[in-house]
Amino acid sequence: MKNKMKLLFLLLSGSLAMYSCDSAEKSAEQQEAQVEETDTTPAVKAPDFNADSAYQFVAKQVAFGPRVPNTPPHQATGDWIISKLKENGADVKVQSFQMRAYDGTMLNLRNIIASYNPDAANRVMLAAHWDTRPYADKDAKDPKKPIDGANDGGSGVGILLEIARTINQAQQKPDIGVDLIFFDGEDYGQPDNSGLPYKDDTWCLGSQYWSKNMHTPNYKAQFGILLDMVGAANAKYAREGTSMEYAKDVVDKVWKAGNKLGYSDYFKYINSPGIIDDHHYVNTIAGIRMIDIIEYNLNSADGDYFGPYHHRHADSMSIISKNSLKAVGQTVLHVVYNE
Ligand code: AHN
Ligand code: ZN
Repeated sequence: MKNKMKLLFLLLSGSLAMYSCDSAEKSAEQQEAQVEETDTTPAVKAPDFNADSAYQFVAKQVAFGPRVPNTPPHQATGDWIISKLKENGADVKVQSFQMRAYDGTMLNLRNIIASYNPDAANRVMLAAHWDTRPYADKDAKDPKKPIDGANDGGSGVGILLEIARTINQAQQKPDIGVDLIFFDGEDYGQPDNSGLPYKDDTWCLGSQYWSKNMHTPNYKAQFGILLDMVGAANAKYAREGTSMEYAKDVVDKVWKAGNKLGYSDYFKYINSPGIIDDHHYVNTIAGIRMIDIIEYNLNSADGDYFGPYHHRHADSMSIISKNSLKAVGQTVLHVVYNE
């Protein structure tokens, strides 16, 4: 899989470089056309997404400590997420399971599923991972210590919890059913320098488990949106390759909403190579079409796909921006309320 990713990078980076000027021009036109098109049909107004509250939810997770499986902060954070969701009127299901990590460690994991309007046939699934990486393996300093994961893990969960609070408080509820899925064990994947032979499928353990054991038999959703690293200041979201391959229409819908709402600095009409994240397993195993909103590093000097904080100690509250949380949270709420 890693080789596949590298190959994709090579193939796509060449072609991207070649038509980047052209595509930048086109994207502006494209954006305008799409905004006009949407404006002819009045959108259902979604409630306001409160970024201050979402920020507090991120800070709270970080305050528990790194959410590394088999540790007390991980247990406590999972319990807290469950209680918040119940407090906000969701129908909550918890999947507890064990899975072996790449290094042989048996991990005690929990996927948490919170449903609104559980009987509706028409559903949208929103997801994020709530565990954090056990090490800062890309950091020169203290690479063996766990990271705060304010953005990598914390931001997506913060937005989902705020969406739960918003739906619960709102007079007007979405017409559709909404499932918020908090995947565990996403970030325990094999490090590049582990010294062990490369193994496939060591990341995204919770979504792999869920995709093979869905929380309700024959679960179906119209589509899904995964939030991963959605809180860093000045984040850019590109149209990620796996999302485009399986659910281009959903990417179009979400990007159109983001641009219409004024978040064109975030939702860029740029393509980025496909990656393996939780949505990969949801698409390929569960057969539910899911996109990933994930920060893409447009200015990467070393060719790293992700931001400079990724799997480093810099992934702390100091990089989290309320504006970024707002851009994604409001956009996703808008999509949910217009289904
Ligand atoms: C890979 O690096 C193969 N996928 C990225 C998944 C990830 C890690 N998201 C956050 N941390
Ligand atoms: Zn990570």
